[in-house]
Parts: sequence; structure tokens; C-alpha cells
Amino acid sequence: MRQTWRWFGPNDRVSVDDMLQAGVEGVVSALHHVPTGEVWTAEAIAVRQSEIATRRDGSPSGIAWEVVESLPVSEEIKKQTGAFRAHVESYKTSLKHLKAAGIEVVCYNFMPVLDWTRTDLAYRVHHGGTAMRFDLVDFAAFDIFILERPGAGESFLEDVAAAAEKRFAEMQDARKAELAKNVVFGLPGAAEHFTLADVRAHLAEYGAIDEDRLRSHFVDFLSEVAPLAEELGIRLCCHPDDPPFPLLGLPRIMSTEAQYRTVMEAVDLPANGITLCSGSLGVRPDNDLPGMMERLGDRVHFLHLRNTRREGDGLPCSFHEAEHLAGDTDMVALIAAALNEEARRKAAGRPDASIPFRPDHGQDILDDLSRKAQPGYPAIGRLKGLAELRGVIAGLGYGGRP
Ligand code: DNO
Ligand code: MN
Repeated sequence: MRQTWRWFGPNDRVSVDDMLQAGVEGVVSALHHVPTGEVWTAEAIAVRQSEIATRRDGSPSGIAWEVVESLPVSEEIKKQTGAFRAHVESYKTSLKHLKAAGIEVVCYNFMPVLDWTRTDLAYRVHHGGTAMRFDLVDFAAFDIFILERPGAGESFLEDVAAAAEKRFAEMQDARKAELAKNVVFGLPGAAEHFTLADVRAHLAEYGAIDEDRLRSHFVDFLSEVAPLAEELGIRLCCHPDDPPFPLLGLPRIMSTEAQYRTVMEAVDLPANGITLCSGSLGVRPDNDLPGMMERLGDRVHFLHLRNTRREGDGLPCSFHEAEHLAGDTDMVALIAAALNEEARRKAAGRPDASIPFRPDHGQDILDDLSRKAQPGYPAIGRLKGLAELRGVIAGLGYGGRP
């Protein structure tokens, strides 16, 4: 398994030099400054590559950009509106440029409007550090009383809606503002400049798009890009919905094994693959992560290893991001399944035998607490996660680091 690390570019508070000390083997990055729908030019890709290849003192880092996360799919493509055909063409051109630059793994997601959703970005956990958290009652309070989405009240169980009403009545204005900001933060690139009115406008556009229609748009998109990826030797891998249940009345189509299977079969090419994110998928008690790795493993091109702890029964539910080995997912069993998949690939002589993984999010611990990075992407919390995962891999007997 290849030990990778997400890097947001030169503005990332965690530098290339820092990740070298964490023992990282490869880098996951994206051109966050290019507007969604536009082409990633060969020049812009080359700039990011050279930033990754160079240490602060100008010497070579010895690591390279190996995985793209994400090459974003535009809202127009998801809704099949406006310039969506041009956006699909741009997507294809970007894939060609990435391949020409030697990058073969491309992660993306197909979540309408939202990317990920949390109500707390710095929730204090038992050891004194902080983690990201989703509180269902807070979220309902946001949806019903802050966003005032039509029909929101009816989309929660009665006891959740009642608890949300009570909590909202007692909520300080500062917390209301923070809650709105935290939820909106997960909107792609929207943290600073999305107003509640913008969110309402985005949601309204999904009025007639139900699950089936969104899936058919997804399959249309894949029918265009996956054959090209296959031809180029690029492995596309779709990140699951986070959290893996519907929110804000929006359809969700990549939350379960059955949903993944449907989409994989609809465009049945190896290039149409999966980012298996155990933190996202693991929030559902009916998702068996080691089993999914075993059954869908052939198509798993990228792994996000992190853990979550459910705080209630049923779905939807509250949850927080736990330490990597301490949540509801049996991480050791999942890694064992991934190593078995690698062994099968090696035996078959596949060039993609080594599956890239990253520790995904980490908790904020020690100096992370005073050196705020991108939410979920602190240096020390992720290093701790990576070190624990590396320990499991070594313990299972498949190569520690030399
Ligand atoms: C959460 C993160 C996601 C991910 C994007 C990929 O689990 O890994 O924010 O980066 O959804 O498109
Ligand atoms: Mn993930």
C-alpha cells in the first residue's frame, strides 16, 4: 500500500518538508484555484508538480504528485444544465493533460451541492484534542430554523425536530452564525462567499432531480469519461457521500455497496472505480467495510482510511471523527482485505498492484490546536493516523518501511 498525503498547495499550513518528515511516499493534490468546469492546463499541472518535487531549500523532495483529489464535477454536469457539455469536454481534456504529466489516479465525487457536511469543526474529544463532528439535532436546527428550507421540518423524525426546536430557542446568536458557517464550509470552495440565499438557490435547482435522475446523469457522465480514461490508462475513483445519507432534501447515490455496484455495472470498465473512504461509508452500520473491500476490491483505486464513531442508532445519526483505530470500522480487518487485494493483483501481474491510501482526516492534537490548518488536515493528527495505519500494515507482515 502506498502511503500518500493530501496537500492543498503552497497555501497549505503543512508544507512539503513537513510531509517528508511524516514519511510520506506520494502526494494527493488538486488545482483548487482553477474554477470547476475549466480545463487544467499542462502548464498549471507542471507548476503543481514542481512545487511538490521541491523542498523549501530548493533541493529535490523525492516525492511526486500521484493522485488527483479532486478533479471536480460541475453542478451543471450533475444537473445537465447550462454549459454541461462544454464541462464534460473540459474534463476529458484535463484527463489527457494529467496522463501526459504521468498522473493516473483521479478522485472526484458526485454529491449534489455539498461536498462534506459537519456541524462542528473543533469538537472537544475525551483526550483534550478536537475532532470534526456531525450533530443531527444541530443540523436539523440549521435546516429548519436557520436555512428555513421549505419542508425541512417534515424531513426529520418528530423527536429530532422537537429537540432541534428546543435547542434553537436556547442557542446563542454566535453559535447560530458558527453553525451556519460550519455547514456551508463543506460546500465546494464556498466557505467565505456563500450566503444562505445562495444555498437556497442551489437547492431549489434540484427540485425535479430525484435519485434515479441524478444516477442517470452520473451514468451519462461516466459513459463519456470512463472509456477515455480506460484508453489513457487513468483510474477514476468516486468518493462516497459524506455523510452517507440524504441531507437538505438532496438525492444521494453513492452511500452504499449496492449503489456503488449499480454504477460500476452501468459503465463496466476497470477505469470506473472507487475511492473507498472508510470514514464516510463507515457511518452507516449496514456498510461492511472489510467486506466491501473484498467484494469491490478490483475497482478500488484509492483508499481513504479514517474512522468515525456513531453516537446513536439508526440513520441519520450523529457521529464524530474518531482516532484511526478507535471507531466503528474494524481498521485492521479492512487493511488486511486491502493487502489481500494487492496480493491478488501482484499475482496477476497488474501494474496497479500497490493501492494508494491516505490517512484522510485527522484530529487536532498537540501543536495542531494552535496552528490551525484546513479543517481535518492538521499535521500531527494526520501523522498519528498515518503512523498507526503504517503499524497495522507492518504488523500484518506486508512490508514495513525499510
Ligand atoms: C472526506 C474527504 C472529502 C473528499 C472529496 C473528494 O472524506 O475525503 O472531502 O476530499 O469529497 O471528492
Ligand atoms: Mn474521504
